[in-house]
Amino acid sequence: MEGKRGVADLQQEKELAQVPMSRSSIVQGIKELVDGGLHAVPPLYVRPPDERPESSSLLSNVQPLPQYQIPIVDLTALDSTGAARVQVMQEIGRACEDWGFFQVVNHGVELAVIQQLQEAAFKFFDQPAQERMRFYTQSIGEPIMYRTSFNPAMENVREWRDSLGFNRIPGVCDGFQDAPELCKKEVQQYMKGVDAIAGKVFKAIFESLGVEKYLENEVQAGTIPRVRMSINYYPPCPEPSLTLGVSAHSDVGTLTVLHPDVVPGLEIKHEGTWIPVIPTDPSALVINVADQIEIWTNGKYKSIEHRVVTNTNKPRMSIACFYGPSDDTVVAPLPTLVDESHPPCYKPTKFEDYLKNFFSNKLLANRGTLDLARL
Ligand SMILES: O=C(O)CCC(=O)C(=O)O
Repeated sequence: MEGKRGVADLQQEKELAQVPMSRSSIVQGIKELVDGGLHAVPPLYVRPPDERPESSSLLSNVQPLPQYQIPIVDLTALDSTGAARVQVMQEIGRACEDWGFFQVVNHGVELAVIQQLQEAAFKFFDQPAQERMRFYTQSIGEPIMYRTSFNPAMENVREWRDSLGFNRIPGVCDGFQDAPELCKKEVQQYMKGVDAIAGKVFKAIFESLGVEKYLENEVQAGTIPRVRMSINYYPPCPEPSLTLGVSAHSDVGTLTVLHPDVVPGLEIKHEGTWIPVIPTDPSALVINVADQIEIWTNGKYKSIEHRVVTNTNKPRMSIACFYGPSDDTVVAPLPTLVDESHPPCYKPTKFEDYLKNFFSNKLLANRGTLDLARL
């Protein structure tokens, strides 16, 4: 959509381009710019050619071929015992090994709970800027975080998203308790449901490898309680071929549970190709293996690179819940997954160091954060 730029737009773009990006203290959200009437992507958001989405990525109504769809796992039997449970557990294991990403259905979180959170979050983003800015912070350790892009202080190019986030760090803070009234009940309700799913799936992942004996000590210590929820708001974009909602990265924690929205945007890199993730229904959730599981499993289960493309028509809202271990957890390949033919690929790394490295950078492509632990 190439439109005429008005004088005000040009002035705004000129001003934005002159903001000393790396050190600007006041960060204007992308929603503000779009609401002001944008006809072109401001220079600050234009990706270098090799990072731009391919034109095929932007045909959001195209259904990927069946061989290019992430596996769908029905979680119904995960609460049972016996053969049906074993089958689900094995399906999860296969999905983690072959794809690193899978959709889950019949997971126990009602569609109404998801929709209530989406509605409440849209209300948050629709408020006047000064209301949203009450929660604005660049620091990632705050209980409640309203942010734009990922880390503007370190980015040459910004990402086309604003976000509202909540941290629950046991013994440190619980942003869900202090959430803004207009979405407090909704975030708490949703989080309760997603916590239950994450706990079950996390256990199944380790059972599928026969390493559940490590769950209690090395792995489970602090693994499920720590979470960061990020409600990502991607406004429509006048030129989706020039920018990205989220640039390529892998997730740093243990696993991520995502509500991807029915508006497409998420893409994962599978066998060298960017593939769109198309949810099967409005309540489907997407789960992915993150870096710490890749390290524990010595690379057997992969933390896959993913990104978000934008579209011209509709705002998109995804809800990502990033789980992680406690800061002092030292993550290393589990002993039973290391032998002569599988030498360790990663060195023991304290999660606190891993996290600091991730958040003090821009998002790193090619699974670059894993370099910190790679041998
Ligand atoms: O919006 C999405 O689908 C994914 C978001 C994401 O990758 C992130 O927040 O790190």
